[in-house]
Amino acid sequence: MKLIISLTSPFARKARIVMAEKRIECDIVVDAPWGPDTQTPRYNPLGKVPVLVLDDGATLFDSRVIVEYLDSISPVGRVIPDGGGRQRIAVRRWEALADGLVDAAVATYLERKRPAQQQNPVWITRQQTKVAAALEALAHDLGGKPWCSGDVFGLADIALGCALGYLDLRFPDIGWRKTYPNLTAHAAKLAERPSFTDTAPPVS
Ligand SMILES: N[C@@H](CCC(=O)N[C@@H](CS)C(=O)NCC(=O)O)C(=O)O
Repeated sequence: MKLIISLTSPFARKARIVMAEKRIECDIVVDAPWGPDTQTPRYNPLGKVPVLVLDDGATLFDSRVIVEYLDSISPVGRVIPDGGGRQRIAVRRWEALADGLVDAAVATYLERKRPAQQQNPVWITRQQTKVAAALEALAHDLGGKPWCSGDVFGLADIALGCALGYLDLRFPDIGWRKTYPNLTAHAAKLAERPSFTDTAPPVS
């Protein structure tokens, strides 16, 4: 099995953290999906990382599908509650919200990389509004609980940690730590886990 990633992708980081928590061995292949020599479209027609290539050559994407697959192949360190029901859906909702925050942040980052005269300020504001609203909702939903969903560490915490890590990487000016002390404490708690420290994005 091999996982195609970029070192800065929070979606790829989510899959890597799940692998580490579940002690799943996998080759890691680093690619630059935005680069001219990217190999990612050979494995994912959408040209996005992460992609999980199974031993029989089957390819899995996106990160949510990969995470669900990883959790299904080993009972060790389950990150999604077993069985159906509200607990499982609650975790997937956390993931959707955290991933959605990242989608809006990535859209802002890419728009700002365009030449100044081609940037659309209305679009940027729209995406920034989503980031701010998502942060508020995440902080509200976490409240004073020790973990995002249920009483154990899981995918909801992983997705949240990856989203906050991406903000630190690309938008240090947002200053979410000042506004949301509970998210700050949660991020600090997650940062103690080797799965998080070993996958931290390189500072560029
Ligand atoms: N929903 C996808 C999003 C993946 C994604 O947007 N990956 C970015 C890197 S953070 C990418 O590869 N972008 C390249 C492109 O859009 O061409 C997932 O969860 O895996």
